[in-house]
Amino acid sequence: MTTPVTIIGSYLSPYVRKVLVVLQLKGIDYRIDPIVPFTGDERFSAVSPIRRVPVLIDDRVTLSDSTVICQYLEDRYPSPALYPSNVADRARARWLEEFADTRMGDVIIWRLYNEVTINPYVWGKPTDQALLQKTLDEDLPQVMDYLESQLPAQGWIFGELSIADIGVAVFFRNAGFARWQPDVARWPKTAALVQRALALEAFERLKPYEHKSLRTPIPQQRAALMEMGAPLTTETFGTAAPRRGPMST
Ligand SMILES: N[C@@H](CCC(=O)N[C@@H](CS)C(=O)NCC(=O)O)C(=O)O
Repeated sequence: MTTPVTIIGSYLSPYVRKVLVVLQLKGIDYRIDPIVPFTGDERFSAVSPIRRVPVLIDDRVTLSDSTVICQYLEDRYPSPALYPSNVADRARARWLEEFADTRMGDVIIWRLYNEVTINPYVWGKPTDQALLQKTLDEDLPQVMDYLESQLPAQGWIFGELSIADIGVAVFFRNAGFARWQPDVARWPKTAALVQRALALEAFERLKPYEHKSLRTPIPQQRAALMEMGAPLTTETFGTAAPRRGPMST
């Protein structure tokens, strides 16, 4: 391919991170427009009808869902394979990715990360302490107990690294941004798998950009990332004023 793939979406989104890790593992060149979805302009609404990130644009398609994007990348660039070859394992890998996207997204992004970071810093809304406490005491342990029942003590979930390991691990970066780490004694298998995954070079190389995004006010993020040499697009779909998307509460 001559033209690099374009990815729209902030380095802080777990769904964007999933796609960037897959691109990296498959050796696919990309440029990123690291916008927070709330700041997307009208052209963003056209490429992402529910105003969510990530969006992938390449020479063939425009897609706006991380699962659909990763499956497309696997179909178009099959090597290295990131979905198990066994049909039942492949289905289970998709289920674990779906569990992560839906339930971990709900608990870790829409409650934990939202309450600790997005509400106060994007919308100027104070943290809902009761909701945060319930998330920490009930919802997160429930998610962790389920993962612990599904994950192996050693190695990757399906032998080789797959979309299931990646899809689960990406959410723990955001949990960490909200200052939550899994209890290793209570959930040893999950904690170990996440540690193994996040230590991969494909995850490691994103960390400086994540840290910079976390510490930089939204309007200055693009310039700050450019200064560090992030592989940015030349144009942006971002604007100054944030607004909620149609599915955002
Ligand atoms: N199912 C989607 C979820 C993407 C998603 O929820 N992204 C968040 C950022 S972490 C977003 O764009 N939120 C903005 C909104 O919902 O208005 C995917 O897998 O890509």
